Amino acid sequence: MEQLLVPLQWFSQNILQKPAFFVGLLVLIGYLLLKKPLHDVFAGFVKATVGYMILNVAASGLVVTFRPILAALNYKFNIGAAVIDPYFGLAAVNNKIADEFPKFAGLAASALLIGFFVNIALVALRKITKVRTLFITGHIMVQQATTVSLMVVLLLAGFVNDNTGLATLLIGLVCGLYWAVSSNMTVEATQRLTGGGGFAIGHQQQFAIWFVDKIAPKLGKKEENLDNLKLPAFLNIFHDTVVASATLMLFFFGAILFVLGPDIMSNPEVITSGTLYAGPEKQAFFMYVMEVAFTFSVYLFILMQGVRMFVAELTNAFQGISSKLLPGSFPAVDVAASYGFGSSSAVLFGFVSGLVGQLITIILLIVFKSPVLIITGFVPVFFDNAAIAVYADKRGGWKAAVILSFLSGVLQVALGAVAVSLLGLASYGGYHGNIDFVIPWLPFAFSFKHLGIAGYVLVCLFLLAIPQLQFAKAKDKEAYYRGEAQ
Ligand code: ASC
Repeated sequence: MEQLLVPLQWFSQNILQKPAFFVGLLVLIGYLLLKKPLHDVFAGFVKATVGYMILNVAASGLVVTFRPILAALNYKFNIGAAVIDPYFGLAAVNNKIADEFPKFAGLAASALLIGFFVNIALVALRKITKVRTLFITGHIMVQQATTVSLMVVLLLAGFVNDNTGLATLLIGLVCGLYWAVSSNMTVEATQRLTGGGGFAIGHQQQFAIWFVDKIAPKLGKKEENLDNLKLPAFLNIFHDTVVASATLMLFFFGAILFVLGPDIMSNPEVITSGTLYAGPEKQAFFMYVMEVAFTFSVYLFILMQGVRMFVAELTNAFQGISSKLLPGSFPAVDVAASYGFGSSSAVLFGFVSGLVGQLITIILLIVFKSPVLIITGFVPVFFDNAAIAVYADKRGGWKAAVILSFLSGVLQVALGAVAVSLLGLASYGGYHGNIDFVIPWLPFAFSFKHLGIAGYVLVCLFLLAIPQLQFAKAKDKEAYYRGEAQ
């Protein structure tokens, strides 16, 4: 058993939890299976790995730059509350488990491996399970397995009864089912968006993407999409991503930064990451604000570059894997991979209307004296709502994009507050917050709480039934397996 565990742990720590290398390895294997010359195999490995690392630089740059602004808001208005952001959620859950359930600390890593193998098995048995997608976004799998650990350990405590092996199995199984099934739900929508790009989404908004793809056409016309929006001539400059994002951020964060003021922005105890304001002797505050706002466009630009690099390699190489190793499978990757395929302004529209939805709901929580207060976290408000707008715009134009990302912002905060109180995370300061971690995970958690192990079994059966329903609804069964939008 030991001998088996050591290489598995090594694989999990060095590859699975470092998605850049995992994607690189998949490309390497894919190209070898396609019998490409070795120098091409090497080049593909490098481009995919480096592309993913570029994406990581950009994603963490966005987070590091904008998180302190949220922290500063918290400081200035003295609102102590849970931040809805997967990194805050991760820390909060780990701290809670360490304090209250020390026996169960650190289960997530082994559960993650179990979940990954469950996903492989479901794809291998796809004729029966109807699952076509392999979830390969390791850093997301870590966050999700951690949040689900708390749901299992806390809400199924009576059944788990101090048995760590059983808990690991329960966490791994339900995570693996969710990874396989939720990413499988994004195949058609993503193929439609990307014109047969050959990948699916394995991130934190798969249920939302499925829903958006279905509902958006009812909310607006796809011809009236953001690219076709007839803007007055001077507004045409906003069809350029850099101009649009830089201007919007100048407006949005500019207003917020001016409210916060130079004193807070130069206080190293509040601004612990990103750019600290050096003070009026060194830089005018207005120029500082512009610099911070423009930094956003810099990272957005880098992000798209990295995504293009690795998606191009991965889609080619995965043909090797899907034809030889796991026939008919699609890789399910980071949601940022979808951004390059939509209208260039959809990402920003989604972010802004999601943020407005979140802020209005936060004000309502304050007005109605909710016992749990929520603070906007950057990752969900940006990455979820941007994706929702990209998919919605494709199917239902700008109206659908604005309505659905606004709605998502409202749900992230309102149901995030319910999740925080259900899981007792208020004093730990954070919750996962991504849209899938309110729907479907909040109802899942409630069913664990109220029905115990029966609730857990129901959740598993519900997940298993989804791809069956998708398949039953598909008119052309062969096209279902090829992942064609019908
Ligand atoms: C997340 C998360 C990130 C980002 C990144 C987007 O949910 O944890 O680091 O989104 O994956 O590219």
